[in-house]
Amino acid sequence: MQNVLTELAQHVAEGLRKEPKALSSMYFYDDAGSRLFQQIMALPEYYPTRAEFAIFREHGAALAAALSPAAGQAFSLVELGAGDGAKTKLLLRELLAAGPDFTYAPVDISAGAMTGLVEALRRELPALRVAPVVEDYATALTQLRTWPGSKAVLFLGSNIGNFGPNERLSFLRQLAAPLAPADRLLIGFDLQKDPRRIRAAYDDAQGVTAAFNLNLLTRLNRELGADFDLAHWQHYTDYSPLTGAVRSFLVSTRAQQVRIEALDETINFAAWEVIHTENSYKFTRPQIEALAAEAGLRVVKIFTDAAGDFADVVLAR
Ligand code: AVI
Repeated sequence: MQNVLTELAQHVAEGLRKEPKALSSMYFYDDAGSRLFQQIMALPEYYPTRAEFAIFREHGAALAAALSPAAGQAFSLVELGAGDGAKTKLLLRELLAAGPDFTYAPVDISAGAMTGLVEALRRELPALRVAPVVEDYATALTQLRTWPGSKAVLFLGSNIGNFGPNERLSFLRQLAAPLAPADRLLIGFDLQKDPRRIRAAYDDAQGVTAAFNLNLLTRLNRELGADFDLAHWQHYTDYSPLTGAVRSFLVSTRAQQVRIEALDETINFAAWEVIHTENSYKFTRPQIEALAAEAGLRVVKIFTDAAGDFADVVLAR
């Protein structure tokens, strides 16, 4: 706990000294944030989750085949950021039915989420072998280097979109490094589409996404002894079809000072100054191909939903 606090405090100290001020969306996911994200995934405006579900429902058997190594070879299905595993269960069912010898290794930083997932899997898919890994991505990726046997690594839900261009490339290179030629990666990419639909997905009518963004300030109040007054902060989001990025901001609606006890610091915010809190990149197919090539990967197959909103891309070295 001490480490986590120190890391958060350090991040906030650096982020609020930047020009413009910025905090990482990585810190959205405390318990309240994770619950709000579950609600976001069910919102009418938030299409990515439904689109990826549709891909898993429509192409489950073909996905399972594309991820399995040659017949008879045992493999691990590693999932980074498993969450509640809802989508993956569709794939796991296909794999169990097709009969390859595999172990499911969900990776999640939250021990609570992992316990829930493992219990649900034991109940719903008793024949499944599960080897849970409670680690952050970086540690899990290091472990992957020494992972025995063949593997298929899943990174779903457009999580790749939350990295900036440089981080995205280095993350993919890290994912590619431990892969043998028969190993596979499956990455979920949200595709560029009507800009209004994209923007609406990040500024829903019920205000759940606003609450999700603002919850970051509640977290800083609780964990760092800050005194952000939420009445004077707003959620704002924009989408640029040129960069493909949805950017989310917390906007200070008046000039104000915020005390952060853990840093022994008072931060000044001008009226309408922003804290940039998230990027959610949307991709074109040529961008996905180019990114894969830069990371030393080749595109084996691209699965999309019927509307062409989302792509699950199978990659190999
Ligand atoms: C987790 N991640 C892929 C979500 C996204 O779409 O970028 C997080 C999110 N932020 C606002 N709404 C959803």
